[in-house]
Amino acid sequence: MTLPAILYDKAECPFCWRVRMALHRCQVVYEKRDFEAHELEWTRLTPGGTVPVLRLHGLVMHDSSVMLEYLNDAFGALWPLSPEKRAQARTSAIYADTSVGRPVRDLVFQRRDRKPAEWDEAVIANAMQQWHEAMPYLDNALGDRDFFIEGVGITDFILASRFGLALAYGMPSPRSPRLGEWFERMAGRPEFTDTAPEMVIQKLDRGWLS
Ligand SMILES: N[C@@H](CCC(=O)N[C@@H](CS)C(=O)NCC(=O)O)C(=O)O
Repeated sequence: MTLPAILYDKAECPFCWRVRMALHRCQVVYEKRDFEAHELEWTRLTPGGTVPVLRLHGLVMHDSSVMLEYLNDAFGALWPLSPEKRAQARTSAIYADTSVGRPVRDLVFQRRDRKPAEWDEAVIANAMQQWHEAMPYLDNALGDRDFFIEGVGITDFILASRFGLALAYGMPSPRSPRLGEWFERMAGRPEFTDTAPEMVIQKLDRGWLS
């Protein structure tokens, strides 16, 4: 008997969120378990003590990139088929995760669960500058396409999780109309809206999109 699929999850973790988007897209039925509420079983499954952890098809995976690769291998269509396009999509995904991920993480760590008086404004200003500096590369990588991967794929999920948290924590709008429109398209998709953390959903109505 196959065990039910379980995702040990933290709502605002960008690594968890991209996996939730991919599971949604692959129409995998799974149970989402908050990692803190299931700490004992979660701890047993993750040597590094991180989320997400995914139990699926008799496997236990504890790194989001392995999960995304597996979902692509098992269900297809999350990466482009052509080796050249796949290499480009992977390059953009790594860039998005580092060059956008770092400043967004710095901003979130300053503002989450802290009063404004406790924020280090120099760290925030630096994060905002790095955020703006990351955009031209991604704007160019997207070009005139609707999504980074035709039909939406892993690069889109990775960047959308970073953009969603950026919006929720007050990062300025990206100075790239094409990336702004890309995010608007992503934020209209069920993979995004059905899996987004509550805080992101609240900001969608009055964020960069309005
Ligand atoms: N390489 C891991 C990184 C996951 C990760 O860093 N998750 C964070 C939450 S966003 C975490 O669990 N950090 C440990 C902690 O919060 O104690 C992956 O892609 O799954």
